[in-house]
Amino acid sequence: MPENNRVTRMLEPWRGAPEADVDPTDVDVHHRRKAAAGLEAVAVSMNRGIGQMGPLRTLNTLRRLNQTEGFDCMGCAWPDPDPEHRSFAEFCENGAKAVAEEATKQRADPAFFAQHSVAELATWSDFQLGRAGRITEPMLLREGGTHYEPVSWDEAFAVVADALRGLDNPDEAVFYTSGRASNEAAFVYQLFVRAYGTNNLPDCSNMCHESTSVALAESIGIGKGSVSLQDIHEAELIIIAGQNPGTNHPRMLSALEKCVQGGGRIVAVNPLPETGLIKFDNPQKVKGLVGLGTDLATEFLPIRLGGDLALFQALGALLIERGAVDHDFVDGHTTGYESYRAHVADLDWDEVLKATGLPRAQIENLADMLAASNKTVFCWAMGVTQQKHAVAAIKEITNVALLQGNIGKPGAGLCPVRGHSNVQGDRTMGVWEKLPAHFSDALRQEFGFDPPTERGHDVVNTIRAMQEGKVKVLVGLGGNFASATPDTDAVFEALRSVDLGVQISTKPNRTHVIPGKQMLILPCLGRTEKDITEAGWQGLTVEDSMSDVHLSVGRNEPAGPMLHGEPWIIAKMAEAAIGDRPESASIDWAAMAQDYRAIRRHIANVVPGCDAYEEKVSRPGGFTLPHPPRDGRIFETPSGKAEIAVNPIAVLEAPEGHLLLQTLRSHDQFNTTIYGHDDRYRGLAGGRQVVMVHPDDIRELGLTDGELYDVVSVWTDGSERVVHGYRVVSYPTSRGCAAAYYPECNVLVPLDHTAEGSNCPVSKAVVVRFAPHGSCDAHSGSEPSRVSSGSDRSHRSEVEPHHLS
Ligand SMILES: Nc1nc2c(c(=O)[nH]1)N[C@H]1C(S)=C(S)[C@@H](COP(=O)(O)OP(=O)(O)OC[C@H]3O[C@@H](n4cnc5c(=O)[nH]c(N)nc54)[C@H](O)[C@@H]3O)O[C@H]1N2
Ligand SMILES: Nc1nc2c(c(=O)[nH]1)N[C@H]1C(S)=C(S)[C@@H](COP(=O)(O)OP(=O)(O)OC[C@H]3O[C@@H](n4cnc5c(=O)[nH]c(N)nc54)[C@H](O)[C@@H]3O)O[C@H]1N2
Ligand code: SF4
Ligand SMILES: [Mo]
Repeated sequence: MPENNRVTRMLEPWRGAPEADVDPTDVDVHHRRKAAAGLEAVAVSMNRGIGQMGPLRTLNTLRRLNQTEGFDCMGCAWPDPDPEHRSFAEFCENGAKAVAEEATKQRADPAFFAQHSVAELATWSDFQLGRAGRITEPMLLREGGTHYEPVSWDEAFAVVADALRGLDNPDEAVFYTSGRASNEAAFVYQLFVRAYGTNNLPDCSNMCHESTSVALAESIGIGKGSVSLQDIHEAELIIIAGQNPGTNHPRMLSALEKCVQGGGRIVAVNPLPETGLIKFDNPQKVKGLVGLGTDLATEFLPIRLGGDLALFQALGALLIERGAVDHDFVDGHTTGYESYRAHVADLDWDEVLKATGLPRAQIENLADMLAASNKTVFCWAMGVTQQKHAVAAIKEITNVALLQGNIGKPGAGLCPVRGHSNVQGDRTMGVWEKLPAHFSDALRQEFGFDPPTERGHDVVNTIRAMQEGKVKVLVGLGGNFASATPDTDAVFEALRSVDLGVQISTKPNRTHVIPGKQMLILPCLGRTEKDITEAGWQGLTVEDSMSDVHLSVGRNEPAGPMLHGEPWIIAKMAEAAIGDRPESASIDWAAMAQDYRAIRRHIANVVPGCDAYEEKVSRPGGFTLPHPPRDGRIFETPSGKAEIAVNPIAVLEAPEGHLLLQTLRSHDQFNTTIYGHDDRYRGLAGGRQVVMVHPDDIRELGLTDGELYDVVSVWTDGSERVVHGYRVVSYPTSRGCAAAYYPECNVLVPLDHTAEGSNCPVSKAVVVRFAPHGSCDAHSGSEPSRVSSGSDRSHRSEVEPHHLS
């Protein structure tokens, strides 16, 4: 399909199922892009904006994005520069897309829901559902109903209250959170849930950086990264493992560019040569507009999936061998060095080379670079966290940092790059299925009730509990539980078992169309919009990946007159459900719904590091939360020191005839929200049903480049999961590895395939084989649109050869 057609159609308003004629298997293969961003990124931002918001709204909205007086980008969690270093356009292409998605003029109003039954909407793709636009009124799908019907807020809250009051045990309700919720929303939410009597607070972190939180808490005493933006600028060396910043944290490239211009070097560790890591055309500078970008990564280590644990252990061994250990730091601030040294002295290089797929010389070279660097930053994201041995791998990254004292000094540190814009803040505010004792005590003191002590369900255990019929009510503060979770078929079946689903959402998504007995949608304001309550214009606060907390104020007119902010919705829901219970005796839900400053006063009293919260967030640029290792090399572990941990090396191998498959993001999506069908930097366009495979593996497995296959995942218990009609394209990924898109391929991730120690689904290493398309009728239960058997129309015969550099 010619590019122009697609773009034009995207700009057209529509009322039926949009783009119903897109064949997701009809993928164009172009050349991979050599540089990220540049003029094209500016053009795409403006196009998307104007297409969804119109020209005036686009200009007015984008100019407030990430400005001190404006709203925080709802895209990723990358921090903003200091107020004095912000440019006029402090955003990226994908931030602009996220904004356009929220500030769209399309409306999924009651007329829309009257026109399309839930059964019909269930056949729409994620892309089509998102295009429906903003939900404007509370909508209820009654038991036995075919369509969502509008209800008043009072009726909506009464439905939730009745359901929650009717449960035998508060643990029969589960309250999910996605990382876009503000600190205020998150704080009131966890307060409500705990006052109601459960710690069932799973969140998207459980599927994201949970492995990081677990590993860092054990190693350095706090589950957060230790660097600031300034450290990135000043580093001599930055290692980026398992992350694709060009797509997922685009403004990180500006920070990396600064580092390179100051003489720093960047190393990418990734099975894929991701465009943004290789070269960057800064769209905010003239030379970026004319395509004279900066070369970023000087070294690229094409690692095998799951190989990071072995790589970093080998690096640690080589640093010791080279005498490149900061003994003052190690003696003064760490424990475990001697056992670690003994362990890595016996390093089995055969295993390292098998696990990483890298030549030894390349690992030695990186060790030399580390040894030569006085200031190293270690960045990582989903390629590292969503692995079976992720917790151990992150401890190995930490070990390497600790050996050289690369923590708590300028230009150095640990930098897990968070996903959702406020995912870190939600945890800080207490959204966690584990309730720490100090937080529990603070809640008791502030609100006078005894919080539950039992650990709640994380995401995977929520699904298991649903399967056992133990979840009656599932509430979602944002997010898209149905699409984001692994093992789609099992999840859909599980979701259908609940009595009541409640989703606080901005736009329709898969979760709304996989209902249990009853399903309620509570529509909320987004970050771009004015939130005006009886007490006036409300601001919200958020925390980025580097622990900076600041205010965000929306200024656009709300998408509809009935919409309210998330804190209002949650506080009202709480009032209706438990307002008359003894636990609420000292909680003024109404005051918090009316004036978010009341919530911030409680945050100041309960959340560590948040004293004088109102005053501190009101400063331009806000404030930075304390981080003891960063601030003073203080490690709040049981030993009072940073722990250098010993881990056995794991080698992931797929059986003969199989590959390891990772599921990842394209350049045109935000998690389960699909903006479009192209993956520009990877040179793939027009469809998402593709699997990227190394050309030698294509040959060895007897596959044909450009053909459609059914992809079958095989799990240790003998069970198989299938997606149908995926086009194999030759792509420079590591040998033995393949890549396909999330969320479509979540079907293939077995529920029990989780990381040791964090229970994070292993979305980045699933064992798969390929079967001729159509040979697997093993029904994969999912909605037809999710796993559509690739249509037989337009079988492209002339797929261009894919170039490998
Ligand atoms: N535009 C946009 N921005 C986003 C998001 C989005 O969907 N769209 N999502 C947000 C969220 S919630 C998150 S968590 C982040 C995600 O940000 P990323 O972690 O960058 O997301 P993924 O697309 O999952 O990419 C994983 C990267 O790790 C590599 N990788 C996979 N397995 C391995 C491995 O075993 N070892 C190594 N070294 N590398 C590996 C992959 O090739 C890929 O480059 O982005 C956030 N920002
Ligand atoms: N196979 C596989 N699975 C994965 C991953 C992977 O890489 N591979 N990544 C995992 C990761 S890192 C994450 S973080 C999760 C993401 O899981 P989720 O956070 O659950 O999913 P999202 O797609 O980010 O949620 C999008 C929905 O949020 C709602 N929304 C958008 N803005 C707002 C708002 O302002 N307020 C409210 N209330 N709702 C809003 C919209 O209705 C939208 O449909 O998925 C995980 N699942
Ligand atoms: S880098 Fe992330 S937070 Fe910054 S503008 Fe882009 S999407 Fe938004
Ligand atoms: Mo994430």
